[in-house]
Amino acid sequence: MHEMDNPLDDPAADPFEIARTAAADIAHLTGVGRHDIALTLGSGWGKAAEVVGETIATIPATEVTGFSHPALEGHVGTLRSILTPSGKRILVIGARTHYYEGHGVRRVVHSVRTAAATGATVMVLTNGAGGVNRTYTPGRPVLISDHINLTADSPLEGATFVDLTDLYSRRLRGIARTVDPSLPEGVYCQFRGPHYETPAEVRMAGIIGGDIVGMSTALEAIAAREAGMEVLGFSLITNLAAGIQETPLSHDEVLDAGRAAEPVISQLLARVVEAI
Ligand code: 8IG
Repeated sequence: MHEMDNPLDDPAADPFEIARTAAADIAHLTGVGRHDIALTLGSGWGKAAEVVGETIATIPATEVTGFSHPALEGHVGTLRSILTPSGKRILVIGARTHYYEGHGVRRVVHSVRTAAATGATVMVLTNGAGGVNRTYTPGRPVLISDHINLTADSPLEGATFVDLTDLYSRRLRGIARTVDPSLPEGVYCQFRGPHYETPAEVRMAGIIGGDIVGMSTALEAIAAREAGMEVLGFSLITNLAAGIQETPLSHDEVLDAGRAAEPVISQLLARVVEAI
């Protein structure tokens, strides 16, 4: 497929300025000038947007500066402006660019920087992921308490030293647990992908302190913190990681588990967003 020119691919360009342009595009295309909370919907979480509130506008991500075409089925390439019952403005990002697509980390975190430029002060990141922790079962949502970034990359450029001590906000996790006290917490390991892990890599992830393995979120969370946002993260365990489950991993299995869990996690997300 022919790749369109993307301004983020110019090394001399300022990614924050491109994010401000993207935020102006969103304001223009949705008619909503500012958003309070941004919500990235990963595998399995796609239906949540309908439950969070009233959709004011839906726009193709490709009409917004710097956004790429989605690479994957189950990832909706749209941006939506939602109004919640209590009057919060939510920017729903259904167009995640993954690190494994190979377009560089600027493109991966562009949606996060754009969300910050729309005014959002909270970034909610969701994903579908593999469970390493043996107490997890497919279909279970897990609150991300911390991450281990195994990409050996960073969205920060130059000598930008950002503190990540409370990256996945204790305050926001507390709010999530008031909505669902049974929510377990876990440490998310971001692997590069797109292959799933070997059983040995999954054992390693467990030994170094990981509970969840996935291919997104950590780099986005870092960029969100750099932009001054508070971060909340959820993983939907769609499969047990390789070697934890006996059968080979398949993308169909991932999609099935997502569909089955959809009503429950959509309600969860709607209630958490309204409680923030
Ligand atoms: I869904 O088992 C989903 N995404 N790295 N490993 C990794 N990413 C995933 C997995 C998994 N399941």
